[in-house]
Amino acid sequence: MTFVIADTSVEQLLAQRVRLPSGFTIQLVAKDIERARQMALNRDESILFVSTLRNKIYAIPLQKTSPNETKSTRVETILENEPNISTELSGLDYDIEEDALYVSTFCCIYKYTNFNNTTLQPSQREDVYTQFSSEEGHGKKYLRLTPSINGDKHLLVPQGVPCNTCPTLGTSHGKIFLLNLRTKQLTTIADGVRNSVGFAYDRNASNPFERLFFTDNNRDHMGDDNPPCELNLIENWDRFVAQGNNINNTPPHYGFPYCHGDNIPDDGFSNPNYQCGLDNINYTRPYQNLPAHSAPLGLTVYQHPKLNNGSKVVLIAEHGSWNRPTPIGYKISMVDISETSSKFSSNGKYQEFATGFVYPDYSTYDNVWARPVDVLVMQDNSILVSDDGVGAIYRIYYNEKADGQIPTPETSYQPQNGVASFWRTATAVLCVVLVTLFL
Ligand SMILES: [Ca+2]
Repeated sequence: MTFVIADTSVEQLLAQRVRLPSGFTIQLVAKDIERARQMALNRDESILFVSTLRNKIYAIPLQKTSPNETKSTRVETILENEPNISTELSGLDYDIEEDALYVSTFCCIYKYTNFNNTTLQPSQREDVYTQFSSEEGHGKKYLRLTPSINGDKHLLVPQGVPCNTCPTLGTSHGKIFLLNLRTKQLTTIADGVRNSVGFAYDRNASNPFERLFFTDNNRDHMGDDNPPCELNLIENWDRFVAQGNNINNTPPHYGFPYCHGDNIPDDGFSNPNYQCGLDNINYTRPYQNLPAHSAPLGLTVYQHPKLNNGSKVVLIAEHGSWNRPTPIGYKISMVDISETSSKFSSNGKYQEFATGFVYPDYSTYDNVWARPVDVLVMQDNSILVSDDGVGAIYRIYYNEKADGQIPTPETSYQPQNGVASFWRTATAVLCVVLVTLFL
């Protein structure tokens, strides 16, 4: 779905629709970024790199325009129709130490360097890894660079399953890998994962390898409310590289395709090694169940003194459902990850952070106007949000002066040019033309 909204209405929609915890405000940073997806910043946060669903990578210069606001004056397409790259550009991350941009396609990962100061385009490309499956189903690869492990840089790379549901044992699918950027060796750190489109570790923790959180989008056609999507946890996630993949550190299995959520058997596949319905289930359950079909994508670890009593949370971009009769998701949710929080799903740990990316009548897809994809924390502790519905980047920040103010009540603002409205109008016009021709 792509939503066509008049430029002037984006800021109006943000102000009228989006609801945030008291004191937090949302602003438009950049627009006209068709199908904006994953984001990464350079060292001084003067350039934001954005991947898309349009086989393009954008570079967006950022500048502070007021004490609180950061905006872009232009959007540069830096990669498009790349020579000798046959599949779509999809994920990215930026190495601030080497000034290098890593970009993924279905099969491959490339490293770009030597950026032109004016056009912002890189002039050098290097093949980093070219051996991933070229399957396009759930084959897009969100990327995240890790801190050094044993002196080597690594990329976190997912390999989703090429199906709604299918067995993956003995295949390279349904996994999350660490790719050693020096040796090009792949290490599996998670198995039984259907389709992860986001990872986050705590960059400010004394040990960033203590906890890695990742989202998983669960299967379709088992009901509107089943199975849940998932926020999952891998603890001490450098241990697989540190010790090698031996019997003592087999990567944890997260259930797919046999068990979903907290103990829900699949309706088509079973395996005695990953049984559901037992008291002692033998796969790794979610850190937190998320609403079925909510499509959790990018996430980030976040901490702010005015949020969740100052305790750490994970913020999750819920892209929103596509085949559920009543839409669900289309928000940024948050999950408490403080030390006292349960390792497994519990009531009260999951809350809303940013809502309103749908119109008040939340019953049809006509009422959706935006779709959050990725979230990224800036050095000033504000949060960037990419949206592939409008094609825009937003920034959420805390404004002490706004704290305690009562939000403006929602008005009866109506969808203007949602894609469904467009097709309804186009169909009506076509009918009139046909009737005119044949009468
Ligand atoms: Ca699972």
